[in-house]
Amino acid sequence: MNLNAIKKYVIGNPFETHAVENDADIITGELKYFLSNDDHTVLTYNMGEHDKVYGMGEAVRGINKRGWIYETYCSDDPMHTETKRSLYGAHPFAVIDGKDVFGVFIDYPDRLTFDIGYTQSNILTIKIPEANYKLYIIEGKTPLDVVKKFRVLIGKSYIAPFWSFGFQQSRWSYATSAAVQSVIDSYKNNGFPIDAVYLDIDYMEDFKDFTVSEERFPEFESFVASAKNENIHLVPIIDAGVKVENGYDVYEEGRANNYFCKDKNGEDFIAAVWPGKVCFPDFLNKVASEWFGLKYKRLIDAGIDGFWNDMNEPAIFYSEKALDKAIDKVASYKGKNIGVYDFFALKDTVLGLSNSYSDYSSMYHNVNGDLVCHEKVHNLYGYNMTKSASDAFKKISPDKNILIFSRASYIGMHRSSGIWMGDNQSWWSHIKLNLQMLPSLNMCGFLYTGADMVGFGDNCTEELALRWLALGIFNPLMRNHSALGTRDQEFYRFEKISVFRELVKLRYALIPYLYSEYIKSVENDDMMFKPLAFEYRDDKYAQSVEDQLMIGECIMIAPVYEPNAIGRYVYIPEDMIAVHFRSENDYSVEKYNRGHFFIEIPTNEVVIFIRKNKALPLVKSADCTANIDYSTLGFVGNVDKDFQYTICKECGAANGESRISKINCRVFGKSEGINLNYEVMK
Ligand code: MIG
Repeated sequence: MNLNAIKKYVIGNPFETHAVENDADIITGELKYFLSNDDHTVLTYNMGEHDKVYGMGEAVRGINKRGWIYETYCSDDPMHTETKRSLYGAHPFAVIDGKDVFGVFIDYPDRLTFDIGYTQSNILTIKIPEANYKLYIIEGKTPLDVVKKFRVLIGKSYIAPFWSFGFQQSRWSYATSAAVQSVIDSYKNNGFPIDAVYLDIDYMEDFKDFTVSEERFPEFESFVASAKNENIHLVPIIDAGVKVENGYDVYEEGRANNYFCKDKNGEDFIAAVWPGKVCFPDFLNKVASEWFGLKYKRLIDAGIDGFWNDMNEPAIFYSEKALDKAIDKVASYKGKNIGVYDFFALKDTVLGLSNSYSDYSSMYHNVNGDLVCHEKVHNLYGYNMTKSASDAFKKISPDKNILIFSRASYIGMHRSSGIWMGDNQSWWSHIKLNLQMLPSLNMCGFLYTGADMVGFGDNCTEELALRWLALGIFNPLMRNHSALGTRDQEFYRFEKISVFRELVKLRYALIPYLYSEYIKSVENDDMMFKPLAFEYRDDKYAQSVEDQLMIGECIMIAPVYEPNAIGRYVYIPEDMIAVHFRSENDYSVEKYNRGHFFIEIPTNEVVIFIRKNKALPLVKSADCTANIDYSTLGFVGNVDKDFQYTICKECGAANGESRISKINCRVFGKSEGINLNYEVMK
């Protein structure tokens, strides 16, 4: 790809983030898009009334980001309400689509503000705390063209193992091996396919990284092996903070070798998270980072082949110093007749203890011998924690693709791992947010991603679970996860258990399509999930569709995300067929011409829209990804002017003619048949 269309500007003395892999030549000169400039303004751009702005990765609100103000600042915030400015990831990349079409990426690891028509409705302003950054302006013919150039610039996305496209069950917490086994048994006995069960913080001994509680998980290795025998991968969590405890080797090694972040006096910076007092490994220190990464070996040696990295914004409940101050402040009110404002100040004193800017500004990294304040490089912490793991995996286990995904992230981490969308809630609006984040994250290179299906916080209902599942089966990371204290939400807990089962099985039938489209998106620096506006450029209705997505080359989805709905309005941008799946074998098909339609979608159906001259490959579902039989591959197609479709049972995982008229289905397997790729040619 020609990167001449990318202009790079180096302002001041930027911190090296390694976000970019294929660097463009430095071009200096006047910036076409500047209206005004000062040290704190990167860019001010006058938007046309109908210009759209895409990107921003992990953020609230719509696919079109216009009309709000966003901050790129990795934040541990479990309340994803629509007025939040930042979530866990920091992704300072936006695409402007109007009279000018261009992307803007600011490579800068601290807080940036993207005011996209918030202060003034037609003005886009990007503000920065200091004039030390790299700015990339990426011109292109279309938003997708811009995205693809950006993706070439930042390098190829992470490839997750094939099994991680299977269904995965999690909860905070399955705290004993018996609890984990009961989840496995319940799914298996109820005929559900499943590939992974998660271990949340309670598998550890006192929340110490790389330990396993002897009491709750006795003979861990053989437990991991027996789960593997049932084709279940156990996926443990790793937290950023290392418990301060004499005798705990990770702590002692880190302390002795100065591998932890420091305070301004050069002492280890100490704060409290789950284990109580912790130190934070200094992931910006190369040696410390390598050291921590190799610790994953203990669990890998025990048979583990997947991890999720949590609390790596990093999340801080409180620091000792701040807590002391807060306690003094609270005590100072004792016996006084405090007014309401004092009361609020009192309340904020305690609430403000967590993830506070003052703690981040008292924490220091050792970057090649230079002391760098954490506050300046905040957004790089989770990125480098996860990179340390992923780099280590290549040494520990070069032949195995180990699953890794993270909560916090920055641009560039997409080369090392996936991310999950963090602590959402069992809210209807969060189904839609899940849908809208997929393309925005894809723009920033994060392809292996998904939301906690059915919602992390709070209690879901059966109806919400079914509707969310109907979207969840398209998320690359298809994981049901929920918080401590919430209602049980494993799919076998619900009354309509057979409906849940059929929909999870449908996911397995779709895996060849989804994994192929995922791999193609990685290889082609493409988006697996696209807004309709990217695909149908000249269609004015498609431009503003915020609740439907194109997935890969062949299909469109339009999930229901409201309670008590009998269906929904769908905009169909070209002639399509709507396949109503009640199960992988039981479906009906309707033919549509372009237009707006109300489509009935009962809670036991998933509707997939197939584009003209495209076919959707399906296999027979299996109890796990490892047992998928590719010779069962068939197609549902939309390939004839006269509308014919059929399933081709003969068309196996080799080149072959399908019974679908007028097309050839060429199917070929890569890497022992698991990376199933296909092409449908007219
Ligand atoms: O402070 O490990 O986002 O998925 O279950 C909460 C417990 C810590 C936050 C993660 C969530 C996980 C939870 N963790």
